[in-house]
Amino acid sequence: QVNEAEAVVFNIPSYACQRRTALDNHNTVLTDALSLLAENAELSDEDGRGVAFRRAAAVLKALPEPVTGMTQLRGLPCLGGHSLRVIKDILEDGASGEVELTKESERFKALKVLTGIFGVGVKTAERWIREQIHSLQQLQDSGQTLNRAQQAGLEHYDDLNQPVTKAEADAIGEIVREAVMSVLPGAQITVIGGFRRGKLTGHDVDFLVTHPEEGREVGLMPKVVSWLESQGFLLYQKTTRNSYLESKDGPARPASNMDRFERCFSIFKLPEEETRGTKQTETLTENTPEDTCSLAANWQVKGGEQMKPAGHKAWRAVRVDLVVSPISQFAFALLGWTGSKLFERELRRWAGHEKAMSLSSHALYDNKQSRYLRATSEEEIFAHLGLDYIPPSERNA
Ligand code: 8DG
Ligand code: MN
Ligand code: MN
Repeated sequence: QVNEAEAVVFNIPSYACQRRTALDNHNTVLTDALSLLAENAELSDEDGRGVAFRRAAAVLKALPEPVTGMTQLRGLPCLGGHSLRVIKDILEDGASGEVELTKESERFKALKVLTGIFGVGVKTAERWIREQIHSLQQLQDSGQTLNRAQQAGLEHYDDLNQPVTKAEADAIGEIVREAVMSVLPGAQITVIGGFRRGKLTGHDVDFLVTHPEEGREVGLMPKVVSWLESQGFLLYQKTTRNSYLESKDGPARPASNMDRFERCFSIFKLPEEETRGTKQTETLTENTPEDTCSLAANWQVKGGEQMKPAGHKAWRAVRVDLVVSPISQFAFALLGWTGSKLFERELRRWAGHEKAMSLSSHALYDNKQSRYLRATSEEEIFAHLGLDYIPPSERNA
């Protein structure tokens, strides 16, 4: 045990947007435990508690080395009594009773499975649980009416719950690029979300599209979606027009009806050949040398060389989010959609509480000066907010 005099004491600022959080987390056991409690709180309509656990986990993610004793936590922000108790249990006993009980609870397990279906939120999952539906099988047998999103979510459940790899994200990026370029040459496509932060896997792939000439992006989303649909790349899509309105005076004044901020939640059908050269495909080839081919009755030869098990689908479903923003709002959209979710929340809290400003994915408003602050880069927005610039790879709070 480290004695008190020797213990390293860390100095960490309290807002996540004031500090750098890289992906190399030295306290995964502790942060996994706190994240699980956060998730359980969020699934139980206790958002306040959820945020408290998320903030506590984020502080531990920012530490330069593993925590070995409670004395090291002295003076750290955002660690409430409840989080400290969980940390203490893990450091002293190797596990937290509360975390283990939560993990094993039927309610938590059912909520995880059901909200794991794309299109199913906490409210729907709770209603189903009240009707004794705890599993996918029970849901299917119940004859519950599912909306289009939920039907697609259930149909592609396994694919959508398997993490998306970087190689798959790159392959999707190529398809999105081809789609956008064929309907609006000159448009710009940027990866946002977790992959922009350097994550190696994600639950989806997120893209932001803009055009250097203001206004040229109007009406882009339906055209991109049509192109993707015509090429057979979409298993599901829902395009929503954002209610955000803009005028010449400032992005929040509804002087014009022009709606310029659109997003599309989709499920892509990614052909396996698009990610060829990845480990997955290599393994498949290695395990099936040509001379064993005829012996395996459930394998078929395709195109003379390539072999696949009969009935093996040659594609996989991947969640993809597309956002279109006018160039005048691009920096705000980029900052707002890069995440992490906690980093975004902390940026808005910092803006409101410390600077009397309102930050959104469209604009930054200064309440004291009663005006919008323009920005063409993320760096400028951090500067307006009086914060040191934090690059995407260090926004993994
Ligand atoms: P993951 O997919 O790898 O699991 O992580 P992620 O990429 O960080 O999460 P995400 O759920 O794909 O969300 C990406 C970012 O987009 C995140 O910062 C939150 C933000 N975001 C939404 N929905 C909305 C929204 O409706 N409006 C705005 N402005 N931002 C949103 O997810
Ligand atoms: Mn994402
Ligand atoms: Mn997303």
